Amino acid sequence: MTLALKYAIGWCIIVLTLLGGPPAEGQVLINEIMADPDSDWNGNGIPNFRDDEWVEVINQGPGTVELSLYFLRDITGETNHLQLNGQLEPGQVAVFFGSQAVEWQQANSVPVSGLSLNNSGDTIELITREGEEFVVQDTLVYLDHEAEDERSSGLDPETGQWMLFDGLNPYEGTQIPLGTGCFPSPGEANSCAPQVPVQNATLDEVKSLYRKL
Ligand SMILES: [Ca+2]
Ligand SMILES: [Ca+2]
Ligand SMILES: [Ca+2]
Ligand SMILES: [Ca+2]
Repeated sequence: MTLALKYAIGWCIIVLTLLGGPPAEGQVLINEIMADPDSDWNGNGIPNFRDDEWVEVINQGPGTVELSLYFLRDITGETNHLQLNGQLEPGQVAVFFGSQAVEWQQANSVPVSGLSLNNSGDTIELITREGEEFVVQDTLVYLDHEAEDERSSGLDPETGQWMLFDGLNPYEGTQIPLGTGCFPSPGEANSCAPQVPVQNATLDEVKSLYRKL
């Protein structure tokens, strides 16, 4: 290969990189969800079954991602529940609450249902829009026992498996994912490191570890 050809190929790669393109599939994933909140997770002082639901996403790709390219919906409807917003650096997570979905729905004149995370189990899709088409980037199916008071479930960063964060409402059944005693972590990397001894922790103490509102 001539030197000139090498330079030409190199410049092509640089130009293509700078131009960017649609988000790579699998770059942003659903990282953790709470479908059945029983307290005030969004920090507005009012516990609400709809507004305090939340979905956390993670950027597992190598580059910064523009989250406004992404939408959340559940499998039952054609209507998107929320357009995400903000930018996400590699490895970072972002959490979106039901109350944000309500605001987005009101602003866009679509049915107001929040994130609509069914407490008996549901399927959530993270999608992008390419022209008039919606492309599913990630799909999460969760079960009835994951959607119980104050339980979240999410990706285990060590194994890549889906796990239950039931430290606030222990699950002793045998369905997968099994109980772990780990705590929900909206807006923070998923972890099972002990934060506060369970027997001494109040709910507010546990939440204060994560909340940045
Ligand atoms: Ca719910
Ligand atoms: Ca609330
Ligand atoms: Ca349930
Ligand atoms: Ca988390």
